Amino acid sequence: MATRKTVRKPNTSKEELLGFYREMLLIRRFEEKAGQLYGMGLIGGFCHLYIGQEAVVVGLEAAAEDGDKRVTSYRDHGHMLACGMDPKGVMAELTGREGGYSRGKGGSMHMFSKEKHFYGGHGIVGAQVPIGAGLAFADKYLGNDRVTFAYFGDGAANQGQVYETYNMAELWDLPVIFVIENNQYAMGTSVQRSTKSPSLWERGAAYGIPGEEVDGMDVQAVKAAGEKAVAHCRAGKGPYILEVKTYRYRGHSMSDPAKYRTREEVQKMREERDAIEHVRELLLTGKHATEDELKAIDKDTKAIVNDAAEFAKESPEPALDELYTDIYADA
Ligand SMILES: Cc1ncc(C[n+]2csc(CCOP(=O)(O)OP(=O)(O)O)c2C)c(N)n1
Ligand SMILES: [Mg+2]
Repeated sequence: MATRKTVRKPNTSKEELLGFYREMLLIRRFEEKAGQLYGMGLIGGFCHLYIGQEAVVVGLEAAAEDGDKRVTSYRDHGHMLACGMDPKGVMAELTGREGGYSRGKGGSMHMFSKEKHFYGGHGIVGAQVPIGAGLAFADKYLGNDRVTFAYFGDGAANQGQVYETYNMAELWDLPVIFVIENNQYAMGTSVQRSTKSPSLWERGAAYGIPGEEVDGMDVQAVKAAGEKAVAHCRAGKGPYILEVKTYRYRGHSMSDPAKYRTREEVQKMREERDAIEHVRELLLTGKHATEDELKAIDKDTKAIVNDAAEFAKESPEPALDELYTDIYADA
């Protein structure tokens, strides 16, 4: 049943720390660029940035194996990059261009990759949770040992469909990890204002699902908790809940007046708990990298992101007849 809060600190190699640094930085620089392109009017519709939450998906992807699946909400660019989708295809989709993952027809919230087992990008709060259980059901039915990561927010955790899903997932021992990305807010509503039972992972106990709370600003702790959850699912023991405590630095979406929290609150998190800064310090104090080497990684990362933005700008808008494709599955 319920287990205790994660305190494990794994032994992380220099290579792994550098990998975490690169992957989290790629997400941050990509999101900064997406914010700029949005400001320039190159991205239409909604755009929800993931800045601040990078350690969650990077830590969990480090615990995943090839063939494992993931599904998430509209705050999805980080998940796509972390599972290996091409930054060019993601940026081109954001700008509604033919070179995008949905050929420019989906935008920020509607991207998929069969190859990387990324099943969206869902705009309806909580909708991806039963879909995640469905993906896990398929794997169980096929008799393989794949695991699905179903990510959702603290706000989504108050949705009824989450609990119907918990019930069935545990009943059928589905290999699904429910990842609650608790970034403390659902649009402008803090967790304190939306529930009197703020320990979201503990709600799984009502259905017999074990879980734990994880420090989502510590990528090593996230990976360790992810490995434990993955082992549980792969062993056929059913679902597992990880409530990952994190924080989003930017507004809910690009149009957010941010009146529900103080600048000081955001600043304090950035200064004291930033996940990328934490890994940077580990690399420097452990003498795994020099300031110059880390600067070079940042330069490479910015080049990847700039290339993606150039690709997106140069890719044409989809032709009119694209309106009639991808409507029905090919028989
Ligand atoms: C069913 C439904 N209700 C309301 C909305 C509007 N809405 C979009 S995002 C959001 C907040 C969700 O917050 P949370 O689950 O904490 O995720 P976060 O945005 O923090 O990642 C709401 C209410 C929606 N998209 N779908
Ligand atoms: Mg939230």
